[in-house]
Amino acid sequence: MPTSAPTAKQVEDAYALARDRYALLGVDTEAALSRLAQIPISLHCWQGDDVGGFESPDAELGGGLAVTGNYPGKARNADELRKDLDKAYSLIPGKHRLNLHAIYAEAGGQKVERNKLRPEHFSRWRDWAKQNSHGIDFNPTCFSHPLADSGFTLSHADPKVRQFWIEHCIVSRQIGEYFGRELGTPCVTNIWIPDGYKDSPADRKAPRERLRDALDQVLATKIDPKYHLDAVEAKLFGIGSESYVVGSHEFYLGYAVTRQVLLCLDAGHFHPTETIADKITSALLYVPELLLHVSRGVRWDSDHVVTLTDDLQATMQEIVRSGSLDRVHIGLDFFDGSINRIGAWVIGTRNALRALLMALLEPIQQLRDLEQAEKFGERLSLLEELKGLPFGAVWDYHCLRQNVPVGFAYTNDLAAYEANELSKRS
Ligand code: RNT
Ligand code: ZN
Repeated sequence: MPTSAPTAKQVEDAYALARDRYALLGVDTEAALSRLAQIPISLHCWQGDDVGGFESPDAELGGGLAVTGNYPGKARNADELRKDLDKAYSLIPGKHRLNLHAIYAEAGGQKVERNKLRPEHFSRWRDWAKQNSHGIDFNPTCFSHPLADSGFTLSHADPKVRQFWIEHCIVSRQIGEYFGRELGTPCVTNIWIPDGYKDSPADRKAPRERLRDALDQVLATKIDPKYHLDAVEAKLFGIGSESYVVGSHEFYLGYAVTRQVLLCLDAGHFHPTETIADKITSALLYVPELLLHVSRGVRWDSDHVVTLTDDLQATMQEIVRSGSLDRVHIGLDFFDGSINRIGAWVIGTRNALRALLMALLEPIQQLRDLEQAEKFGERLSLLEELKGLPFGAVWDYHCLRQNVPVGFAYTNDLAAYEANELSKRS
């Protein structure tokens, strides 16, 4: 059953009312929308094929990552993945980036070991990105590999295994620099490793010392931040690393501060009641910039599709209220194989943008003034009233102006794509 979208007139009329309503609070909706249009979200390529990559058709997902669901039509090669991404971008307002993992290399059917990957194995991604004005971010893939089967990579006790992963991370930074130079926008290369123990270790210290030293080797060559930025991602626990993760939050916070690299905060990587929102202004006092992995944990780091939760809104509010939009790189990190995978990208990205818009529509000065005057009851009243303001009309207008479907109507496009494309993939 196709859903009909509101007419342009309906959207414009509703927007005009909303604009005036926000103006009463001193909020300029036009300014909010032009700011929103400039914020790139880095879509994670791995939602399109359940974190499989293209090294081999029967690659098994490792590192404690799990994707459930077998919705038909997942991308089987890079051309299909790019086609699916094109579809997703066409349903999301604005210009956005792509976050690529090393296992998405295209080596023309050759088997290239991960420590031997070169920029040329990513030239087709570069061509596509250039044609479509997408910036690219990058990730070494330190999982789904025989040398990661023990559960240890950069902190492995065996220097030979460690060396392999050090080399993989070094070539990944070179590939990141290549993307940055070629595309004229810095590539954020994010290092996440799965290293840890299922059960309580006798030695928590030595792997951390090895990880620190391995990272220092990886980062030894400085790269111009005009082209490339390094990020490190912490985690509390994973499947198979429930008792101990080498790269914990404290480990990486200390590492990022002392080495002045970016800290990556993944919304699913903390205790279930802990949110990343309150970490932003603390971390930004001491690290140059942040990378976010916007995700949604349900009971655990389950990487559910991002919905418009209080958590997400609090995170975007913190970035906007603290004036940190230029120092926070927003990436997504979830994987759901149980629904249309392109729909998952579209839902998650549109929600990240909607939360940003809600934050941009706050009467921040008025809230601050109330706070300064110790009018905490009024501060609470205003925050609660804001929740009922017609932000949806502003969002719809943004979609209309950016030439993407308004509201639920994008599901018609997804259904057509499923019929014409996804259903033809075996
Ligand atoms: C794993 C981390 C990491 C991965 C991606 C695929 O817990 O969140 O960011 O999800 O590298
Ligand atoms: Zn992550």
